Amino acid sequence: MPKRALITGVTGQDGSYLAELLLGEGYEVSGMVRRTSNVNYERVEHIADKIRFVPGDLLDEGSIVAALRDVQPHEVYNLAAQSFVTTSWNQPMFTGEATALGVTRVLEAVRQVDPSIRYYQASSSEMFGKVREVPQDETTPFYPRSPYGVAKVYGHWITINYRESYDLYACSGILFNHESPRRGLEFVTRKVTSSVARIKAGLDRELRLGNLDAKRDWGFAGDYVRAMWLMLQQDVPDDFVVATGETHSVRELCEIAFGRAGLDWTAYVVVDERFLRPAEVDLLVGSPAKAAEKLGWTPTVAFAELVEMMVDADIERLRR
Ligand code: NAP
Ligand code: G4F
Repeated sequence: MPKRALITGVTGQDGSYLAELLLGEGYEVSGMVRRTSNVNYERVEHIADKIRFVPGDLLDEGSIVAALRDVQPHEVYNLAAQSFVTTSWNQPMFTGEATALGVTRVLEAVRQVDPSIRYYQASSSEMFGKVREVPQDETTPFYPRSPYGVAKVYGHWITINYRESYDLYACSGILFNHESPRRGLEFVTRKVTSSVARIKAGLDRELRLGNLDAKRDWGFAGDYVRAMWLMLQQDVPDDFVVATGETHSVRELCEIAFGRAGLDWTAYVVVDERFLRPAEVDLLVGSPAKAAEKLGWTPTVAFAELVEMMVDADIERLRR
């Protein structure tokens, strides 16, 4: 009998790659989708006939219980969230409801419907915020710097609490930034690569950005969803950092992205205060040692390769 998985956030970047991976592993894949005024299944369009979509919202406990009763999954991947850090300052309550309390709603539904379900929580390196050590690993203390980061810390600890209180197989993956051609346009990597394509095509003349000095540990989303799946295939549930172990600045990102299109980034990038954050996370770099040792996981796409892949995809998208 094939295993059944339910993915919340299936319409997002990670949801689409995870759905592909699980289908390839022979799973029956269901995706929880919320009601929106426009259908936005673009990232899963190519596999939509293989996914069962079930209605549900992180803000509505009853809908999550109904989705679990309907699908009867062996594994739940909770990827849904208000995931954009900047928005979390504009909508802190909503971010708390979805990104923090939403986790408890899913865990509570798992506990009530079938406590044997294996659960994955999408935790974040944003929890490290003003970092206490370099590199960050599973034992590094948290110091979140945004309502989003604070909400993720809650989601992380409630996952551990449900594991320890109710003996659930619940894992928290502390994932560092991961990107792809399917990344949302508001995140800095995709903002840069889509802008490079537009400038190259003569549609734009400049790119306005915030803090060019911020450093991130950027990997490829396709690699990172494999780590999520591996976490749920172990004998005992545990928490893992997933990262490349390398860090790069937004400035380096610009240099590689514009360079790929034969452009000099300094001629186009303008620093605009509107994109600075009330509190910044200056530097993230993770240690993937535990994931390598216990999951056998290693990243396959290097930073420059990732940026070039995204630029090429955006140029091709515009051409089409
Ligand atoms: P994303 O592209 O922004 O996708 C977020 C998903 O959550 C979308 O499918 C969205 O649905 C859904 N969603 C939002 N609010 C919801 C609600 N109230 N009820 C049900 N669904 C809701 O995010 P991502 O990059 O794939 O990230 C996946 C998860 O990993 C998120 O929890 C994120 O915080 C976390 N994370 C991401 C990274 C990263 O670098 N990508 C790193 C660490 C952790 P709609 O399509 O309807 O908006
Ligand atoms: O691409 P970003 O918006 O990603 P951020 O804030 O690191 O969050 C992402 O990664 C987290 C994992 O660490 C996830 F949990 C979260 O859901 C999300 O996927 O910004 C990256 C850096 C920041 O330091 C920001 O200040 O880029 C800097 N930046 C500079 N100019 C900009 C811009 N970011 C954005 N979005 N837009 C700019 O114009």
